[in-house]
Amino acid sequence: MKRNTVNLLGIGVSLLTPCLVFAQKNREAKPQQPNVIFIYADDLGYGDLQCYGGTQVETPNVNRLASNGIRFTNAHATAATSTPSRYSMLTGEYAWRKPGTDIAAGNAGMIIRPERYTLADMFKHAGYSTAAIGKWHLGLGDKAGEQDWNAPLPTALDDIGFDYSYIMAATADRVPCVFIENGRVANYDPSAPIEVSYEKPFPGEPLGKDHPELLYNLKHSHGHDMAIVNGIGRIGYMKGGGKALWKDENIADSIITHAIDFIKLNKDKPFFMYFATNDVHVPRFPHDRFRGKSPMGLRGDAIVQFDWSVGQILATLDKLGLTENTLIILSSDNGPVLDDGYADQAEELAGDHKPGGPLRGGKYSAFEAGTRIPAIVSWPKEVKKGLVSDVLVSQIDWFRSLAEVTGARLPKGAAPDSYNRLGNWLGKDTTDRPWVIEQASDHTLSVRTKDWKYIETSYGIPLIPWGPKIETGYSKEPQLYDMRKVNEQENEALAHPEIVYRLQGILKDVRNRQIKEL
Ligand code: NG6
Ligand code: CA
Repeated sequence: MKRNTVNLLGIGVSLLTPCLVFAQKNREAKPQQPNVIFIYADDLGYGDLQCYGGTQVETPNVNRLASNGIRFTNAHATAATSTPSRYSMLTGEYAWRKPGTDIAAGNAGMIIRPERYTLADMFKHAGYSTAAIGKWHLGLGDKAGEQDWNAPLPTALDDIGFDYSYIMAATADRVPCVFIENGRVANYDPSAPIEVSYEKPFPGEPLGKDHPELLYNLKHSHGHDMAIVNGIGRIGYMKGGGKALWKDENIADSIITHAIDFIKLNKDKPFFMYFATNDVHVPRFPHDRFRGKSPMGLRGDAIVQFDWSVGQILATLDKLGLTENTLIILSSDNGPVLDDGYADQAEELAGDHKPGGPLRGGKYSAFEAGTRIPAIVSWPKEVKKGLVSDVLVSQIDWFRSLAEVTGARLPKGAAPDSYNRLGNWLGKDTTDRPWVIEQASDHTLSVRTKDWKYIETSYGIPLIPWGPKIETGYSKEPQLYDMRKVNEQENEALAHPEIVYRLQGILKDVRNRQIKEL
């Protein structure tokens, strides 16, 4: 329409015409960039959601998201615990390449250094407003243990591409138990200065191990017997905090409120929001209104609370008319665990519920339930509704696949392990990734192809030694499983040495950065 008008304007302005036409074409060539939201659950297993076969818990909002997009049945997190999984996803580099990326303490220094080009940098440079809301667990400040929590932190998320952040430094079971907003403690209470240590207790502060009577909200089953905050024992020592201390039952409400505010504020321009829930990590302590909503006790109720959070985001997008052009990826950082250190009866009340579905192992483990996770993608404008895909995909590829969506050009060396597999993620290409790499909690690596899985030899013991009853998948023998049989029961390494050899070769090439293309 506009082009016609320009053409009709006659000789006087015709010199300008090519320029205007070019600008117009340019605008047409670049479709309106979608908003991108990651809904990243914590320890949510392959079998935990109703749309993945969970029968003991209702997750209507996640079901709705899945029926509006694609549900992946062969999607993989990069690692079986939080910090390495998140590190890999946000940098596009395997965490096992980078020392210091294991489960972080609450006073770890920033693990992703400011000079690293992150997924958030990519969005920001593509013109997006960016935010991280919820669980962080990738360190803050310059140096481990040296943060002054009473002042702005010298390095925080704005140094790695997030315009806005409202986060928990680590996990809810680790001190400091306060939210950090844009690099400083939210609701800071000057009458209760904050001190944090992972080495020694603060004189006069009661500890969970000595004062079980003060653990009025939740008792520990293993570990988690140091500082007491909100009647719950934690990992690490802490003093002060006053009115800034979180109440576990309000965490989901706090983070969703900030997420909704961020969406509203940015409704007129493209935004990227990394929304990382505390659910369903321990301590599981959902709000009263979710109590008893599942037959599985606190863990099931935390899944219901997670589903509610998803519903809040969907409703906000609907209300603002943003649903059509918002790309949502819902997934989890690693597989499930029942007893992860609190007496919340997760094991006793699980009944028939299988948090890892048919898969063997769980959080921490080299077996499949450690890293095969739920993954749902919805983008009504571009993605067909109601698809279920068994294409082999990995979270490591979100970085370059989304760079394709935004049209961003990445600097040299950025996201070295990430590949553009956008076609897979949008349901347009069903070619499997040739392999994915999975990292167990002791750094044992596995190579998974569509049909086979090789677990490298490891000297770890067969069961997690510190409490959770989970098989590690570690063995001094090389292991090879036929994944068409799903549950990794029969080691076929001796029967198929040529396949073992081929998968070992892939692992060696990936380790030595010999893979150029997929
Ligand atoms: C373990 C904790 C566990 C959980 C995990 C990290 C103990 C005994 N266990 O060390 O409760 O916090 O670390 O989980 O302290 S993750 O999902 O953040 O990786
Ligand atoms: Ca986790």
